[in-house]
Amino acid sequence: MPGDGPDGKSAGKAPLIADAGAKSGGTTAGGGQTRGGAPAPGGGRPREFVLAISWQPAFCETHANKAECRSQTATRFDADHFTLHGLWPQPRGREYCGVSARQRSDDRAGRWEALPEVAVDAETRAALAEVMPGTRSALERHEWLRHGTCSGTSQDAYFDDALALVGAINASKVRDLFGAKIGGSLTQAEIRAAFDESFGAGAGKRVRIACSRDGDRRLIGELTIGLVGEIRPDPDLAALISAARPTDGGCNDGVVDAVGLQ
Ligand SMILES: [Ca+2]
Repeated sequence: MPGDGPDGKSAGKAPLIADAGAKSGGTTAGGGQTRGGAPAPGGGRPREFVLAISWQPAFCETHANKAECRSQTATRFDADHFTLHGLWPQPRGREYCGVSARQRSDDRAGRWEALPEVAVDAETRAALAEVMPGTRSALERHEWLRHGTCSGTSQDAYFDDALALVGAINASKVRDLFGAKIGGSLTQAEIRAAFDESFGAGAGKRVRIACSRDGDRRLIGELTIGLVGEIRPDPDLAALISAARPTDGGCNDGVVDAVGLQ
């Protein structure tokens, strides 16, 4: 999540690829396949998204003081699964829909604890606590305010959609590949091949990899995935990905970081 908060960069650990670059790359995925962010017919929901998923140990190398990082353990879910950063309706500028200037100001200043709590049911809240460790820093409030407000759906449905999408990736060979390579390295080609294997030929070309620098190491920090179509309760991730436009792959290779500072 480099760049998504005011403390996204630590001295000597500057991200190789800025957040804006990752997001614009993600925007490229699927760009041009919809009508410029117009609502989908009937449902009123945008049909183009970027799903951003994090490799949390890499994030924590540069955010060691965040609550979700101080509490991370080698056995917690986020040690070896992808976590939810965000589900971003496109185009890129589609943000803060109907949000007050005061809340935008709090959000941009990183005062996420000052933002309203999200209205989700107990099941969704529990799932977010596991799959979105940043909830310990009120990341979900920021994500709803900046992106979710433009999704055209309820807070509960928005997070359920996002959780279902991350769940599909965590149940795939992409998660297996990362889990098997913790402490080692992966190439863009290997990652894209795993997406093809799990979600159909060409899926990997809709995925962009963001890396960050940690001393001499280059860490895989985040994947952004283009999605086009309606996200249903049991989403067909293969179909959503295949409808997106190919993107450049971002980072060519990087380390699959292990929990703890290396
Ligand atoms: Ca680490």
